[in-house]
Amino acid sequence: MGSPVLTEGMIVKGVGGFYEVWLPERGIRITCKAKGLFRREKIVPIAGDRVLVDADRSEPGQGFIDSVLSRRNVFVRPPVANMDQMAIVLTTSMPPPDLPLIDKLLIACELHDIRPLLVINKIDLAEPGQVEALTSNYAASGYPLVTISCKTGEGMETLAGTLAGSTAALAGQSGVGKSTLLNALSIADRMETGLLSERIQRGKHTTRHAELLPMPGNGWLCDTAGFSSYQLDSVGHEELDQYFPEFFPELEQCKYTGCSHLKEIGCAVQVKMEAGLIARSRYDAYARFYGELKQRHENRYK
Ligand SMILES: Nc1nc2c(ncn2[C@@H]2O[C@H](COP(=O)(O)OP(=O)(O)O)[C@@H](O)[C@H]2O)c(=O)[nH]1
Ligand SMILES: [Mg+2]
Ligand SMILES: [Zn+2]
Repeated sequence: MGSPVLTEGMIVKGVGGFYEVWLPERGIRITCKAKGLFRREKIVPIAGDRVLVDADRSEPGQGFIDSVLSRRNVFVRPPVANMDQMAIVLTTSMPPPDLPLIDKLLIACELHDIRPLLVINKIDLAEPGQVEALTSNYAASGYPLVTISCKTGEGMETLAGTLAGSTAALAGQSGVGKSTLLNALSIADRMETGLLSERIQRGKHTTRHAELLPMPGNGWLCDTAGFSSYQLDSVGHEELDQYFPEFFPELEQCKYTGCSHLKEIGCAVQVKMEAGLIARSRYDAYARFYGELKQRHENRYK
């Protein structure tokens, strides 16, 4: 036998040594095991991984993962790779928004080269003015934002359109409606599944696993309990300002090198914030994270 013909696919789910792999060219999912050879290299395939599979040497619907292609980005908790977008879900009051969490997730997007999408859900419950007030926090950042109600369906088409064609992770605090949104958008029940689902049920759930669910328009949305908290660990306090797009023009103008933008007199960022052109909540998040990261830096050898 010659070398196997390999087909490119994407892992949509993996549990207990079995992986469900979507083969876009064939429009099917197959159940795969990882080849012994590359398992010895200690690469653990995860949801979102682009892989090469040998799909034709075993039973129909089954195959072997030959190799994992290089990742564009990767998260450890939850374990997902190659996300294009992160849909950060928040609500005006039910539950009250955890603004620092949202600001951290926005920084995570910048760090991982992922497009953020702010999704304000439950607008059916909002009091007049609340949606505008929440939206205004992010206006200067330029981050895209959609307002929806999973209950009434308002805005859902716009959201689906924004997610189309991309692999997106769903993030946000508990209770904001992530699972409801997933169920509303997912077309999983309309898609043929591999043999895996059954096998995966039997697999051991040792870690919190992530699963990609198909969306209309060739998109995938990652269903995961992760991202309800996030640690900013790989950012230095001096570079934190690089992760707030609404600071950018002022960073050029700031007359102090290494300005913290916290206490320096005449700092352009502070002037802009005082003028109401940078949202207070965003500036406060910056100040808070700066303090935390600086503290960590100073304590690093303790
Ligand atoms: N009124 C209203 N309730 C919603 C909406 N979306 C979700 N919910 C409810 O909010 C609660 C939490 O939703 P869930 O999807 O479990 O949130 P998760 O923790 O983020 O996954 C559930 O009772 C949902 O029915 C919405 O747009 N409007
Ligand atoms: Mg949920
Ligand atoms: Zn400054």
